[in-house]
Amino acid sequence: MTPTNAPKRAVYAIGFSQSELNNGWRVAESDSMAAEAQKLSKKYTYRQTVANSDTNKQINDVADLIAAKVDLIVLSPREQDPLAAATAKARAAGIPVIEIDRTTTGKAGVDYVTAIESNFVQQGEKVGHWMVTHTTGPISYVELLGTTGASPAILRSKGFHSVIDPEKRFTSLGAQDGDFTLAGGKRVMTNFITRFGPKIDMIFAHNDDMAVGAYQAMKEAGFTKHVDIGSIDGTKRGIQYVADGVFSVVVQSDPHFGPIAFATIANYFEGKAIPAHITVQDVTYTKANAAQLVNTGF
Ligand code: GYE
Repeated sequence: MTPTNAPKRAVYAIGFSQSELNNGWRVAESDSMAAEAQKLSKKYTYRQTVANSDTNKQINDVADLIAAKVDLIVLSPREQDPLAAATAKARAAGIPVIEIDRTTTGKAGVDYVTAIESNFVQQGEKVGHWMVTHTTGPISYVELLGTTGASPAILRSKGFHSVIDPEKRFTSLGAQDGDFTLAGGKRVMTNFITRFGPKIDMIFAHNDDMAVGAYQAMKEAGFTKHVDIGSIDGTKRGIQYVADGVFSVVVQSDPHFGPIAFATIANYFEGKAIPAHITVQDVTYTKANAAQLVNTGF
């Protein structure tokens, strides 16, 4: 879209609605946003709200930012459906919304300015592809799902299954929501171990923190069998685990949105055309490159 009627001000008020700060990824993202805002503090005032994993709180947080008459809202929606109405309210109040790292249902470039995010389907496909090409024989697996209703959880699953499901040697034992947290991953994996024990050959976790939780659950259960673990994010610990052979593959989901978000905000207020989708480029960590790339993690 090309912004029309963008206000001209010496200093713009920006509000960032963050869903939660209960995993390493979200902390890295918030730090990146705050650091960039600080760098550009002559041009922007910046405030962040944190919804503490409560979708209703996030709806209220967006309402508060609208009431405070910020000039632009950056939104990372915990769930894609419930936050669509909040986005529409901002739009109705004449406040542009830029969605980063997750999106609401609706159309980027129409219902909100732009979606700045990774290609989540491709992330899931990459994990699936690694598993297909690096394993042989029958494989039974469990899936640790991200937050129910969150766009990355939905799309990572979709990408993964588009690769795995046609391969008849793979059997799903179960899939459960671990809410993208270490504790959630550990809880779900403990349950899977009780139910399936050594039948489990492979784990697909929608993020590194859940994969780490799953690994801890396996260690505590005295699980000694080698299990292929694939996950997404690229935490330092996740990449180190790939280098050490604990995890098989980690696909990056870069959380450093500060520079790209504020560059897009600047373009918006300058009236420049903004693409509906801005795609973050991610690398894949495997045994071949992980040791050299640990420091690209967060
Ligand atoms: O993978 C996960 C976080 O929306 C891309 O959300 C993000 C995901 C990320 O909680 O760790």
